[in-house]
Amino acid sequence: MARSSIAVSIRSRFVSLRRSSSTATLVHLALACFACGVAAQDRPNVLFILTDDQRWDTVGLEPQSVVATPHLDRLGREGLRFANHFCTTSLCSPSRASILTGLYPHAHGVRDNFTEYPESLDTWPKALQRAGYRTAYFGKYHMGEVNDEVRGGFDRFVTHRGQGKYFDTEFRFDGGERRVVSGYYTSVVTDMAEAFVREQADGDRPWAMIVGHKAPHSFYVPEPKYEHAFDHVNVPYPPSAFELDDNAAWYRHRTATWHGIYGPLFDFRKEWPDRSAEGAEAFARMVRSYWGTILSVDDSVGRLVAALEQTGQLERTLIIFTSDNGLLEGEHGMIDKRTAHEPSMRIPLIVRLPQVRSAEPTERVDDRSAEAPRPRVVERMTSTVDFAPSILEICGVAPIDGIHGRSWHRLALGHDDPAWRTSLYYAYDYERQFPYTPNVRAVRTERWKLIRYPHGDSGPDRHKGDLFDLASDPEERRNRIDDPELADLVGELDAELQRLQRQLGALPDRMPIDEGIGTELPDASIR
Ligand SMILES: [Ca+2]
Repeated sequence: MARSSIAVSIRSRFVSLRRSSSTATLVHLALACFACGVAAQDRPNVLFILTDDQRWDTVGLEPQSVVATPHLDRLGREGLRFANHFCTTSLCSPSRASILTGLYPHAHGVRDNFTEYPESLDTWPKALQRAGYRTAYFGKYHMGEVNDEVRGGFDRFVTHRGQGKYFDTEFRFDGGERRVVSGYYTSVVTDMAEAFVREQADGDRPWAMIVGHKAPHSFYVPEPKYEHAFDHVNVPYPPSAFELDDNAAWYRHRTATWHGIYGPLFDFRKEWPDRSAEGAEAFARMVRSYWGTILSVDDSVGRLVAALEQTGQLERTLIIFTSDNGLLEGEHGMIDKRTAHEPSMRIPLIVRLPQVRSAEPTERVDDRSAEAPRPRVVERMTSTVDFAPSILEICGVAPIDGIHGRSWHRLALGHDDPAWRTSLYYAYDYERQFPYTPNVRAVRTERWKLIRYPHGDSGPDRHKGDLFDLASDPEERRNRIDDPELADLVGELDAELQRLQRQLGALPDRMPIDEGIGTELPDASIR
């Protein structure tokens, strides 16, 4: 239902209530509903699909995607795609906490993968639950490495400890029994989510569900039917892997580590470091397997949308598809994430608004022809901290006070917002458990990106920073920071970085001491 028609229906409901009832109580009730925007029974459901480590360019609507995702493309054609969507921190737990609450990690406190989400903090699922929603979480939660207890804000909560496995993961059901569910993770979680969708069809309350996929997180194991789906695709190291002369030395040191292209590549290479041309085949196998896991995610999207359609719930459900962070696949000699480079911080975001369409649905979901309607695209820079305010606004529920994010609902409806952010702050803290990335503090504008690598002792940086011109160099292949003609610009971007930190309450800027790039493998239990 479009916003205007929601408003009309609320107004008429209010008027009829006022006429038919002589009691002030009912009028007050109606006023309360009007104040929060939407009557409870008119609130849309929320299906939030969260993948893990999915790159922005692995959804079919992105022209360069090698991965075909017809079901997801359909959502984008009937809804919209955000072309410049970013995480505030390219790391699972900090990003997931930002998605739930609308805060940067320095404020919510989950600054690494081993910290619990503080239950005292509010989240959009908690706010929806208070507003009468039935709420559910199925799948990978990944805040608190060994905790599979029920978390606040969820009526149903099925998860597991740690990363889970692609096959036969042991799930914990609503804080009760733990049971291995045999089968492929993506399908198993989809079974749970689909059952929930069907159970709610005749319910009298709106619902909100997060589906937390393991895919496409390492160690990549595609479903058997997709094991060879990309065997025909040549996957060389990207050119930027060999252009490290103008970057700080830690780039080169990283190449031979757990997070570098010459390292073990998770488990795809048995002997390393391997700088040989033949060694690139292990890299190619890794990337193909990563892509393969995404095909199953797309099947899952198709199943859930079909269940919504079959139960008559599709048009009153807000669907959001996104990931917690991106992933480097060889760019700058790196695999994994954590840095502020585009493949790491940029993530997919596809949204289908309830009863709002940018185009008529296509007849066949696998139609990728030129005639297929183009999705509406939001170009403004959005971020993981914007989910909480956006979802609550679309659901007509009061916002959470004091958060960093902003609602993109207006942007999603096709309006521009001249006051929208034109610069975005990015932060990552050095991890002793994964010592392959320095501290990172960055600012990204629509054209430029400045990345600083502070040591953590408040002294001068010991690593050279990066300056990329995203307009002429979207692959960030040329570090311009030493260009004398850009010295003033660097000064302005440094000032903008500090302005954002002040605005976000990130000063004083506390971070770990950078102990350098390590060559040791991470502990096997946390890989
Ligand atoms: Ca992740």
